Amino acid sequence: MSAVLATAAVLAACTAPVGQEPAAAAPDVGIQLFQLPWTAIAEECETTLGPNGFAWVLTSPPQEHIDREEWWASYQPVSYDLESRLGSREEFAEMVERCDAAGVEIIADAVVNHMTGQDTPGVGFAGTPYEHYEYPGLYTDADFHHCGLTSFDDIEDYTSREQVQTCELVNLADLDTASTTVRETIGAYLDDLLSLGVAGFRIDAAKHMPADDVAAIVGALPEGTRIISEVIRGGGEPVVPEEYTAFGEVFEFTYARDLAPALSNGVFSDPGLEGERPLHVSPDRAVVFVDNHDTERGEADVTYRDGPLYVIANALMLADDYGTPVVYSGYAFTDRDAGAPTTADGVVEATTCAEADGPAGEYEDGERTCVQSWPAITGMLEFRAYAGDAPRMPGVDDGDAYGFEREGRGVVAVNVGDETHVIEIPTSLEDGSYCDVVSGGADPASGDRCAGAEYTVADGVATFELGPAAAAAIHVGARL
Ligand code: LM2
Ligand code: CA
Repeated sequence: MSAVLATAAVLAACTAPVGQEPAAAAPDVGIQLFQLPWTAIAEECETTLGPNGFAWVLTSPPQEHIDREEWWASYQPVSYDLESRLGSREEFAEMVERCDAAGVEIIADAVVNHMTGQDTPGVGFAGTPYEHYEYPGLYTDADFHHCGLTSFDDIEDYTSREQVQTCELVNLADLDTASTTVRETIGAYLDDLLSLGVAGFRIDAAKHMPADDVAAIVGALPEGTRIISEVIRGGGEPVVPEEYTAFGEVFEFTYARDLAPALSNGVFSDPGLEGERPLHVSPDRAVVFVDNHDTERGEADVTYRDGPLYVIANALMLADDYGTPVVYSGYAFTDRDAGAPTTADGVVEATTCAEADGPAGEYEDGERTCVQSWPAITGMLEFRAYAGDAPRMPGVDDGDAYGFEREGRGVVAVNVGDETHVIEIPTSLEDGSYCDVVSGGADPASGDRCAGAEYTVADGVATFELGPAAAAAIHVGARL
């Protein structure tokens, strides 16, 4: 049902006058709406995500959390009640329904490796009292690991599988996921979310749980539940993402790590970006991203702060044939701990993204980036729909410019330099004029003109004249 609706939405968004060809099925593209309240996500599904062809939303964790203002309070569960700074159970349920009706599925962030990291007893956001190793009605001390391997039972050595999976991640009380009762308690939480209609889960900190434990927990869920494990690939570490692909997908961190240096030095022909892809899980298991809420506060070299370069990175990811992309949409910050702006009631403000038309030159702290509304992103979703499963042809690496064809379906080109660059890319697209979907696509009013740039294909070559830090993409459905 949702796939059909999304296809219709993508087709409706394509207004190419002549030479129009039906898109393939709507692409499997997600959007992480970091720390956005449920009511706001419901609104986004109806106004933006459904119409723009996003297939799913990754939400922030929905369970009760410690009562602190930092965004990362969400990652310290106090109970599995769906009462958080992002909204109530009723609001969560309504979001799932409204998104579903708009053709958008919900993937919830499941924090199940641990509970809080608080050494002193406290009361959660929804009023539930707790202690570091006591969560009334859920867990008692015996349900937690006390690894005894390090001075404070904290993970110190990531080359030790035992430490990584049985010691504490930054003091967070580590659940004994080998225990049947712990597994059942986690399972009941996930089942509850499924009963409200979620399509699946991001498994937070999956690396810190043995793959067998995660397999047992998710194996008890209904067939078809989507599972995306977060297993941060680390050099020299024994726990690798490949261990988690038997029962679902994984976030492939290598993808962004390979992309960012190419953007800064203009060399795209590395094996990580074309062909071989060492240290990548197989394409059908990979969920890829330019950045996420952790990497934009850490390792990511290209984020919303980089404006046009960020658009280029997303365009390349969305044009690629490797993995399932998830676009990231958060808020501007200077303090890495700063939570999203809240109302006087202490809940996160529900803001709308309807007006956003691209990266801003500057952001105020707390301002939403609204990447899901940028026409360049929407245009690339349209590109991806038309590209379907056409293979990616070898790229053309020409100084600061780079581009490649999705065989017979579309061509993408980028210029990461600060001077205008003309790049020619061999293609089997028919000769003719095409509207660039990054800068606006076809002009719906005129029917035979482009809203943005226009590029030609002649004698099997697509020619792009790209300004500094620019991306362009043409596809079979956008031929004049
Ligand atoms: C994740 N994936 O594996 C999340 O994506 C990541 O955002 C989480 O860290 C982490 N794992 C745990 O779920 C965030 C944040 C940390 C924060 C934790 C827990 O990046 O800074 O740690 O959530 O809220 C904070 C303090 C840390 C303190 C800890 C426990 O920064 O200094 O440790 O709380 O109180 C003593
Ligand atoms: Ca663990």
